[in-house]
Amino acid sequence: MPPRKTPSKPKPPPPSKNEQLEPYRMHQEDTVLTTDQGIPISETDNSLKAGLRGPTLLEDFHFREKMMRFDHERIPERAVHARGAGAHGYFQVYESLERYTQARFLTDPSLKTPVFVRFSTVGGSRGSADTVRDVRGFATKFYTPEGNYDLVGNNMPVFFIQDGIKFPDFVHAVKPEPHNEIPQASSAHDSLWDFVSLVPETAHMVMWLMSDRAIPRSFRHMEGFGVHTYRLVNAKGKATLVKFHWKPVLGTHSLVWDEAQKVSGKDPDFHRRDLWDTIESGNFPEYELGLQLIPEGDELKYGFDLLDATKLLPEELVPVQKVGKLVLDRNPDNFFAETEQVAFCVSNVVPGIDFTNDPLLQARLFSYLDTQLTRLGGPNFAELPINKPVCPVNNHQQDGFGRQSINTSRANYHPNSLGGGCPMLANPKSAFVHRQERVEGHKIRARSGSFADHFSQATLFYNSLSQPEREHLVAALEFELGKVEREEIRERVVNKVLVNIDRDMAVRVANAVGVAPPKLGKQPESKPVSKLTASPALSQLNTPHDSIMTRKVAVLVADGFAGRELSQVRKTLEGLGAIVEVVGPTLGPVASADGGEEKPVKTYLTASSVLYDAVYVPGGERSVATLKKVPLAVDFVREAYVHCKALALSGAATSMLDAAGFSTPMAKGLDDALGVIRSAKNETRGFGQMFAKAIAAHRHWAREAPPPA
Ligand code: HDE
Repeated sequence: MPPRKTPSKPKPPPPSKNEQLEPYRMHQEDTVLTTDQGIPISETDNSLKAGLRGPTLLEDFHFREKMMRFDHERIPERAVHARGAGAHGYFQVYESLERYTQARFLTDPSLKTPVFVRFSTVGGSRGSADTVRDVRGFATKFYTPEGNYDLVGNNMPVFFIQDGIKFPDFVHAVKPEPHNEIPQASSAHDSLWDFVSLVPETAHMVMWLMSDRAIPRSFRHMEGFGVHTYRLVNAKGKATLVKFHWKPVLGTHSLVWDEAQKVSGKDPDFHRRDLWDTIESGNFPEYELGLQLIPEGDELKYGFDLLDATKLLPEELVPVQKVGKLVLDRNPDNFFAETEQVAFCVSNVVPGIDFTNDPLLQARLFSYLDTQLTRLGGPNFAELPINKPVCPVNNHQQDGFGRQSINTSRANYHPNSLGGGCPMLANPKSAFVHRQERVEGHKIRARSGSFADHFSQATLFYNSLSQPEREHLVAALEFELGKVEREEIRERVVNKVLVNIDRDMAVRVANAVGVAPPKLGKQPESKPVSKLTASPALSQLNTPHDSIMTRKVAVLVADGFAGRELSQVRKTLEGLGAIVEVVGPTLGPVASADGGEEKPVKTYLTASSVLYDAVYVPGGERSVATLKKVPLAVDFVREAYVHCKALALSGAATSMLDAAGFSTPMAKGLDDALGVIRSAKNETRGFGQMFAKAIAAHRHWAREAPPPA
């Protein structure tokens, strides 16, 4: 029987993702304990035994069920991106993009599309620290009325390799080494750098990995990139090439390396906690979706191949148009059920978005669906509540481990007459139809010549960084290669990779890691990228630095601190959105010099400068005299200074800098030198405002040692 025509009766709007999840939530208030079969249980602390001191009986079904469930709690962690944190939210497009795409979530400005976002590190296992040097994943599942669309991106716009067939090699090289499973969540080891030294296409991404981008301040302060070139397709079938970007509203900011390493110990959950806390406090993280739109046919116009994922398209050549906003406004209820079980898949696309022939993308189209089978234990993972589309799902897929849906039709095949031909084929106008593309060629296992230049964009990135960012990158190379045991690998990285990017950088690294510097006269292989020698948009210093929203400020106090001053400064900072935490000797009340008191939320022992964006020590002779005697308190100021953070010191507290080992001359009234705001008297007008400005600048790099002449 021929399929019937698609029914035309209007469909009810899909439920919100939150509504859809509700029936699955277990609310356990006012309930009694039961087995999985619902049998009430009145004792769960003693197993059923033959006699008080006798063996446990097989008959104890409650014990066996409880233990069986516990024994099988773990599922395989993700092969990469195992460590992550997720949040719910929504996406809304500013204006219809129907000129470019038919995707509903990009054409209907009234639509708030629910999303679930998972941020991750790549190399570390599930329990590894958040602030390691690594790429960050930025994966977004849009639950659109036309099915799920997953934009599975990273916080860097390029990748290590050009063809997905090399992914297993790369991942083996970067993960802990196979013989001893060391080091955890670190690229500073022989096998990664061996790979880099032998595979020059890694050069550009390695520059990003060595840059400050690899140690973000938080998930809220990093950009996201789709990396590959995709296609948007409008209702008339016209395609436009596109590169996806996420731009964080708070700007792109990083930690410093020494700080990042210390945070790994002080608070391994630093980024996860930050995301959770800011959402709980109502400060919802926001990002704008940006598009670079390129006419089809221009794949090679810019001097490199847009199908090559080791290349970015400089914003100076094609501007990023901001087209919509992503807001993360709800924490998950259960980490495992949502963040762990969410299954992103690059091949989840909706009508209006299509792929290109990027060979890295093509491999990903296979890998994600495939890996979920093992990780989530069978083919029914799309039915897990977090993965379930909000629109209806109808097909003849059936059975398999963990099947939830109960198909009621006798007809489980297509075409059928028993089920009236249902589910019927959708109208091609609203269905996903792969865009027709003429493809012709010989079967060939080779790389296109248009992918051959591995260094020009690595140099472009290096040249685009500000001086302090460049210094950090060189220091990172010195650190990472300094950890490589085999000299020939260090030597190869310098002479086969780095010298082709920047000769002076290669010489500096060579000297630092004890290998022969490149021969005099050896010049980089790079050439300008479409006449550009730098792309200012790539420097984090050129992203917003105008807000102290959610920045964390520690206030160090002891008995006798200047209370009124603290209230005044706190009011200013909190008024601008900062989070102010008082840190004292104990959690008990601390008395101010003017008769008030403060209850610290942390102590010198439980807090640490590295967990804050800025430090403030109010005046008060007695308070400061005590603080100077406590090494942990002095360290607070010392580390904040070394990590280039904003510091505010007033009255007696101005001497804290000397106590920390940094004597700098001070002006009489209000003094702002290198982001250290000092006031000889207790709080003077403008002190709090000046401090806020210094915090908004993020870091004061001029405090760092100048580069060698
Ligand atoms: Fe992935 N990647 N990847 N990747 N990737 C996975 O999928 C893979 C690549 C990215 O929060 C895995 O479900 C191949 C680029 C993110 O759950 C796996 C290749 C980009 C996440 C996989 C790449 C990414 C993954 C592991 C090269 C940025 C975490 C578990 C051809 C555009 C998603 C899983 C989450 C996860 C394969 C390269 C981003 C093994 C084969 C490029 C954000 O399937």
